[in-house]
Amino acid sequence: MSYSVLDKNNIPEYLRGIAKVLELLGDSSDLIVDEIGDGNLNFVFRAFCRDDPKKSVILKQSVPYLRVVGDGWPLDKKRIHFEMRALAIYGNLVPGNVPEVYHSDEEMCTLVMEDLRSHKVLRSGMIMNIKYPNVGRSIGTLLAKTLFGTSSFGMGSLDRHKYMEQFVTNDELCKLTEEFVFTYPLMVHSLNYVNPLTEKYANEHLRKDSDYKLGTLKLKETFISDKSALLHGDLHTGSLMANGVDLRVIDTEFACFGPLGFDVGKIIANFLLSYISHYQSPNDEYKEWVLEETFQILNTFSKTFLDLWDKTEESAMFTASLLNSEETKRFKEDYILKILRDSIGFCACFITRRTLGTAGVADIREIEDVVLRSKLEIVSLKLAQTLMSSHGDINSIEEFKNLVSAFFEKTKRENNF
Ligand code: ADP
Ligand code: SR1
Ligand code: MG
Repeated sequence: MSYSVLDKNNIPEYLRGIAKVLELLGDSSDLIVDEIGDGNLNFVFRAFCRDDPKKSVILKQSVPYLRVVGDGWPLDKKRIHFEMRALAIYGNLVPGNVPEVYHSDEEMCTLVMEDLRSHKVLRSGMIMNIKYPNVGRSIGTLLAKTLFGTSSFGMGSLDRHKYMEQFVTNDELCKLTEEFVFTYPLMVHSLNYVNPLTEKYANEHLRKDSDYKLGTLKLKETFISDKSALLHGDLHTGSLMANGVDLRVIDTEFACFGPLGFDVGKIIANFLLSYISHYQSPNDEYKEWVLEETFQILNTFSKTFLDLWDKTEESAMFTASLLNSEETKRFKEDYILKILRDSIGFCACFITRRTLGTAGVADIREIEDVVLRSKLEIVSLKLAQTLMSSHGDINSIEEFKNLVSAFFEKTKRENNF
């Protein structure tokens, strides 16, 4: 079937042509279709049986433009092919953490998958003060398994190159990241979001902070040149769905090979932005929970990554008895520290990007009181500057924790939160 854009009216007919869907939903039932997408790029629909709404599937289709901007911004619809490929790889590495894919159609640029009805987008849950038990552990484990499992420590060279080949042409989404994350927020740009109350700080402080800008550019160069592991590429709290029992990852279209600290830094940034969004709330318990889970992500990631490494003798990088145990220990410690430092640097870039760029986080961007929103935005930018200026000197997760805690204590006092 050659490509055409699907809508609520023609989706039932399209789905009835898919054997697996007929098996799941039955072939006689009337299908109701709702558009549920809230993302920036694509269209997502839920199709369910009129007489048994629990029987449902999700259909996602990419269109040849960037949804948030409209058809004036062309974007290759092949992006969903990378989402399919990454989901397949994640299906092997973290089988319990992805939705089941029932059908994928490269020509139509569609994915038909399990409806995670009992799950909620993690960002929405965190905005509503919902605590998800062990979410930090689950995220840390997911990061370690996907990043280690596609790194040159976790794979043989030939297999890894086959994986890499599958993602080298995800060029347009990599370019979006290069521009929207590492470039536009540092300048006055028509594609940025503008809160006039925040603009003065952005222009007179952050955008004049040469060390901050140079630090961001170094990390942009790392993103472009370092191909250490398969990244999710857009691992924010809107790409995770939770229900208190398990955690699922969705929306892998930005997948590409890149530096390990990128995915780690992105999710940490989103947790810290969630913490800031709750700043003025009297619910200290929830704020503490967010912060504890943030550090738990890093602790679990490091521990699990090292455990997986200890269990792997042969890989593209290592062969048994190449290094003695002291040398192995030193190599691993240096490498884990490098990931931590990169993660903190990337975290700064993502905080700034979500604060000044077009795609903000609902946690803060949807706060109606513009004065409060601006206060939180300026706190976010100051945190990004603190993290950027210190990331190269951090020596442990504990030091990162102390830095962040001291920053929040000081800022709360200064702002009377
Ligand atoms: P985009 O690529 O446009 O960012 P997403 O993949 O993030 O789209 O999906 C948009 C929204 O659709 C998600 O935030 C979530 O609410 C919903 N969604 C996506 N996949 C599923 C799924 N498998 N089950 C239930 N809801 C889903
Ligand atoms: C204009 S692109 C906006 C952003 O949406 C996605 O979620 C990615 O983060 C991308 O950078
Ligand atoms: Mg997306």
